[in-house]
Amino acid sequence: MRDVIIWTYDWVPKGPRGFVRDLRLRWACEEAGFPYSVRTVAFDGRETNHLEQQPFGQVPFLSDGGLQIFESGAGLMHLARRSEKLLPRDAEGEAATLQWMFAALNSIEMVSVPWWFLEITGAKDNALTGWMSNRLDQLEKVLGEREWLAADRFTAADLLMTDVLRVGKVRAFGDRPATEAYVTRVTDRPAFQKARADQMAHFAAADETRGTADS
Ligand SMILES: N[C@@H](CCC(=O)N[C@@H](CS)C(=O)NCC(=O)O)C(=O)O
Repeated sequence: MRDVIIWTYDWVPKGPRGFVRDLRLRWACEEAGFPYSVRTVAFDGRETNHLEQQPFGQVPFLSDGGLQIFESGAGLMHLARRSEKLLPRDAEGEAATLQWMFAALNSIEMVSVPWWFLEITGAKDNALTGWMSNRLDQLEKVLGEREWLAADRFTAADLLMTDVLRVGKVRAFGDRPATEAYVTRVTDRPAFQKARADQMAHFAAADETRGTADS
């Protein structure tokens, strides 16, 4: 099988390391046992330097043979469709997995990212707190009743949901034991640990060539 190529930045400041969304694709490849390599676009000038590959100047994007795909969710779905480990083959399991992948992005991350942004920029009253709290409480109820989101086993839905939930401020917001146990369980997976360590090493190595270990 040909190598998938995961594209990320050549360097990022320390803050986002371990959370840059190329990790979703690295993690999926690790879970599926797909060979992959990582290539980079420059962080400096990102607003304009790779718009043909990612129209918003962001990462990640994925190359697979002649295909090029941006949006981490689309890249993950592409990989998941090639691995039964990530996406069950039976219609029910597949539908449940896709449904929860979209829920991770469009019902949880859709709230959590703007909420997080208001938190880190020091908004006095974060107007999204009620909405955020409600969504996480609803998810807590679901996770209190089952170990995995779909198909009674780990799928790409758990990968994506966990990646959304593991963000420090999101994880520390409120007391939701089932969600915390879920995030711990899923991030304990060797494939996640390897993907995260590899991303950290990638950006640490870039400090050397960039000649700075700042910010
Ligand atoms: N919806 C996009 C979001 C991508 C995204 O936010 N990427 C971040 C890194 S994790 C980025 O490139 N940030 C730099 C920027 O927006 O300038 C996806 O899931 O791929």
